[in-house]
Amino acid sequence: MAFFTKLRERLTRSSSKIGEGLDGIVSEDAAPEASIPEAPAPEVPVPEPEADKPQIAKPATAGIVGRLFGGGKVEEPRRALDDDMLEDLEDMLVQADLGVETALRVTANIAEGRMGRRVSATELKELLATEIGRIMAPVARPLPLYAKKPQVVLVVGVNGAGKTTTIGKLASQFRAAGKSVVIAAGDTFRAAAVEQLQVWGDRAGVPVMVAPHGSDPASLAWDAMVKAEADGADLLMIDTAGRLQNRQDLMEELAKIVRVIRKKDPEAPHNTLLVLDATTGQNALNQVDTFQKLADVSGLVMTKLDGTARGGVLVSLADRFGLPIHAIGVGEQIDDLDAFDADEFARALVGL
Ligand SMILES: Nc1nc2c(ncn2[C@@H]2O[C@H](COP(=O)(O)OP(=O)(O)OP(=O)(O)O)[C@@H](O)[C@H]2O)c(=O)[nH]1
Ligand SMILES: [Mg+2]
Repeated sequence: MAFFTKLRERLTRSSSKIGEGLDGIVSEDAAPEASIPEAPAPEVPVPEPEADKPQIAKPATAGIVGRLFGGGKVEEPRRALDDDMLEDLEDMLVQADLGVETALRVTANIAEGRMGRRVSATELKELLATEIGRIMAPVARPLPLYAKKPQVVLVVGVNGAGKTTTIGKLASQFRAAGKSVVIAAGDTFRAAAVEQLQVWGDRAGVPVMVAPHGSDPASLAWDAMVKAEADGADLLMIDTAGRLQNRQDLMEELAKIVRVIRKKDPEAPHNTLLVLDATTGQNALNQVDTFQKLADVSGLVMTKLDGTARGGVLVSLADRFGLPIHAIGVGEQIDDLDAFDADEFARALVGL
């Protein structure tokens, strides 16, 4: 899929913190040629040692020509998996925003049955990618579409997380899939917000409902539901103003929007998307906590994964909340949003 190449390329460009960390951990205290025979790897295939020769791990990229001429052999350092190394691994994962609990569990799983074995950075990356992929697989779920018309999608999050941009991108995708979409500019608070959403509506070819500056977003949400129903729209996406968790008044306003929507349709909003900025690191966990209390968050969208080496927070989020990750943002353009694939993400994150 073209998108994942883009993700990997962009994550790599912003440098894989974990990948570099693993290279560093293994090269520290590692002997380049291992004369100690290795225990067989249960999960990761290791090249068969040639008889009577020092063991040399061939890089995964050694091409056929390189192998024919015996060139391209690069010795990969190895280091014995011991308590010290596990501690380094834990620290590195915590620094990469996986959070202490998740870092401990992932490290313990990697250690299990492998203590004393000499591993290369590539093997360690494969092991880590497998563990992370396992955590992420259950949350990789696209936004569910229901037969209900209109399906009301409320979009919430802190200031600048990428709510408006994500709505534009999603609206464009649903339009392309043949759905009729209405957007409501529920951010009546910030002056330029309505124009910004109208630009996205034009790009996506979707009508945008607006209300006067400073008016009550809850009543706009009500009006938008009436209109979307009258128009027979498949989807109504409601943008909201950015609000920080500590702004009690704005949080109360959000709870009111939800109450009013429910008055119109007790099952709405059918989806409440919390948009999170990947560059915020561990604070994303607090954001989920707070928004969950006020609005029944049903899924996450993680933006700005292109500009950061801090994607590790997704692992922490998946492990702690188990909320579906519907999509990830990898740029500012209309097509820079795609489904979340657990394995591809895990491999990109560890620098494979
Ligand atoms: N690189 C990158 N930039 C993004 C992404 N998503 C959004 N942005 C940028 O982030 C900035 C904020 O995006 P908005 O969509 O306005 O964020 P918002 O949550 O609506 O902001 P408020 O309404 O002010 O709370 C803009 O400059 C976007 O172009 C992404 O996936 N990658
Ligand atoms: Mg906005």
